[in-house]
Amino acid sequence: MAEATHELDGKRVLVLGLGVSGRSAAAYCAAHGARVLAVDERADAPAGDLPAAVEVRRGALPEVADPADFDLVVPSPGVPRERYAGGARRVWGDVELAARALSVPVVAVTGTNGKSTTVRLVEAMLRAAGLRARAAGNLGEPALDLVGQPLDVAVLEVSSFQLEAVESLRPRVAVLLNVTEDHLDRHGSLEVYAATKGRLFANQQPSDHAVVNGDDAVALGATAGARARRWLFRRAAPVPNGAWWDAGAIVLARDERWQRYPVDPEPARQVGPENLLAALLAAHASGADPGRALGALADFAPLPHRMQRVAGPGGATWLDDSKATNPGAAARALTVQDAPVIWIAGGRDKGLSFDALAETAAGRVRHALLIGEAAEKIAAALRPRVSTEGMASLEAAVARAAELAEPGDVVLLSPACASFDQFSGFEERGRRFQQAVAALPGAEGAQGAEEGRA
Ligand code: UMA
Repeated sequence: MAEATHELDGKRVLVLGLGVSGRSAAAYCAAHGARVLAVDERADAPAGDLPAAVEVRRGALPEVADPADFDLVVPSPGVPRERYAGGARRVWGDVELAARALSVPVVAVTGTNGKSTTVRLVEAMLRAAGLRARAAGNLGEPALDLVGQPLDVAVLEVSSFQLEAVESLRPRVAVLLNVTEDHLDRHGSLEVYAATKGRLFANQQPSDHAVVNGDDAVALGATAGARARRWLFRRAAPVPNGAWWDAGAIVLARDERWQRYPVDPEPARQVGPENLLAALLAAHASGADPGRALGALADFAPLPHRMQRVAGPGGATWLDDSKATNPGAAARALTVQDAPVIWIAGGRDKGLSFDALAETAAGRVRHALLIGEAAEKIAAALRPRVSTEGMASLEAAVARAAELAEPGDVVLLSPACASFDQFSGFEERGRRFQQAVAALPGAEGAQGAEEGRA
């Protein structure tokens, strides 16, 4: 019997961007019979190992290609809509292409902060419960890598950029962790940003599941019209269908019947208590037994630069949370500390307000060491309730923190800003922090930073 023709067969496809996502999409479309042109604005963008059938051009639209000449435009997440939307007949990002091809249920996670950790937790929990699961998407492995894999569940991290280019994506379980100010340069306003996150739920049906942060009014608003069965997670308040924390245990409620699951506080703090609730609900809604799913915590290694413990001197706890690139992420990091914090923050200001973060910092932060372009703006928000000091570099801030830290204190790098004023990215910023801490006199791990949990 002849194989059915693939929907891309013979189609003219324009792929925008030759990064991780664009190269994956171009190769996939070519492999399924499309005639592919891949375009990148950068003159030196490497085509990598693209198949020969993919034509590559470098330069800007519309000079190098007119989207109107193509059946399908596949934009990379980093390409804003206005670059192509005017003329494009159909727009599917790589997540949409993956969603169309995947034959297994999808758990999809979005939110401003905590996406990668939650996605990795869901993956680990599903595996602990005996299901074949694999994660991909915004966390770095392209979503299309999951297509054709022997899986029971596909777990996708989906960014707001990717959600601009989905059409039929219908997750069996969709998760919205939180919505706080970020990426406003791209989306224009918090309302548009939140509505873009809400697209994850648009195609869901009553037999699907929506896992939403019940303490986050913006997240609740963005999912108000969702048809899926709703599971709320809340820090400390009961819900009829969902999960919350109560005296060191997660309480999971289903149709007003509930069960307690005691959880070790340290891993919960490291992965983020709300991320853990969301992951457990997503795993449970995907068919995993909650008790077995929680077993995954025992050997779950936190992702690098997210509340990662670093061996340092002085009996203090040193934490690298370089991934906190917006105020909401830093607020979360401060909230889970139960000791006085010496806080290192600052970097490139993304035009966001630090006022709510200052509220969170007051009473928790003993001293703030501020670096980078945003130092003065953050200091102005913190004064007079938090004592502040401007620092010339991250290394100088680490040295000053070592002078100030008392046994039992937490020294926290959680910058609330982008890193690009001083570093190539949050990874380099985190590495430099870890190196500076390890080089301090008396640092336990003078040979280097610890991997994973201390
Ligand atoms: N480019 C153009 N025109 C443009 C913009 C970019 O030609 O207008 C070209 C660039 O020259 C470059 C390529 O596009 O060669 C880069 O494309 P990209 O920025 O979309 O990056 P990718 O390498 O394809 O990575 C993307 C995601 N990047 C972004 O969302 C900016 C990665 O998320 C994701 O891991 C990857 O796809 C696989 O899914 C990164 C990210 O920062 C980690 N995400 C944001 C976040 O987490 O906050 C949303």
